Amino acid sequence: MIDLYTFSTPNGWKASVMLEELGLAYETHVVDITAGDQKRPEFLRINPNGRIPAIVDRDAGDLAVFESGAILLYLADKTRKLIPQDLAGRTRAISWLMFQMGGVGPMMGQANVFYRYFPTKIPEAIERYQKESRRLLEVLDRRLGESANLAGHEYGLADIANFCWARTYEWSGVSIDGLDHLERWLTEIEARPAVARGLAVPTTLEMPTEDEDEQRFVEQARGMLVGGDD
Ligand SMILES: N[C@@H](CCC(=O)N[C@@H](CS)C(=O)NCC(=O)O)C(=O)O
Repeated sequence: MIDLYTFSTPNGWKASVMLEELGLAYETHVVDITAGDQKRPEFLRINPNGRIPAIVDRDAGDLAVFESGAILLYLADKTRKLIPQDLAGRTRAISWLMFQMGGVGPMMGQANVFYRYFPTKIPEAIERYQKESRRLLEVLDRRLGESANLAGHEYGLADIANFCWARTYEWSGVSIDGLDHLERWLTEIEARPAVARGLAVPTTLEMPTEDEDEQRFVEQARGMLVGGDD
C-alpha cells in the first residue's frame, strides 16, 4: 500500500494519475496547501521541502519519496511500466520528464503567480513567463509532430508529467493556437479513464468561471505565495 500526500494541483495530479495508470493500491491524504498543512512538522518529516506531492511506500520499509519527477520514476521502476526498459528509450523518457521538471512546471507556475496571484501586476514579468511557457509548449508541439508520444510511440511517465501542466495553459494565460500536435495529444490523454480518475484526486478542481469565483480562488492561492513558486 502507498500513502499519497497531495492536493488538487498539476504536480499533485502527476502522482495520482501515475498511480491510477499503474493500478496500484494507494490511500490519499489531503495536504491543504492553502491552509499551510505542507509546512507542518509531520509532513516535513516526509518531504523536508514542504511541498506536495509526496508518497510513502509502506511495502518498501516506509520509503518516503518527494519531488513529483522522482515519484514518477520510482513508481515506473517499481512496476517496470510506463518507462521504456532499454537504456536509450529510458533516457529519452527521462529527458522529457526533466524538461517538464526544469521548464514547463516552473515557467507555467511563475506565469500563474504573476498573471493570477501576485497583488501587483508587473507586465514585464507576466510577459516573460507567458512567452517562455508558450515557447516550451511549442517545443512539445514539435516533438509531438514527429512522435505519437514524448518518449516515442508508447505513452508513459514523460507524457503524464508534461500533460498535467500543459492542460492548464488557459489558467496561465497562454494560448495554444496553432499547436495542433499538442492539442491532439492533450485530447488523447484527457480521454484516458485512469487520467480522469487521477485528475479527480483528492477532489475535482473546477477552474473559476465567474469574476467573483476567480477572486476567491486567487485570494486562497495567494496564501501559498510565501516562498512558493507554483
Ligand atoms: N518540484 C516540486 C514542486 C512541488 C510544488 O511546487 N508543489 C506545490 C503545489 S503544485 C506546493 O506544494 N505548493 C505549496 C507551497 O509552495 O508551499 C515537485 O515537482 O514535486
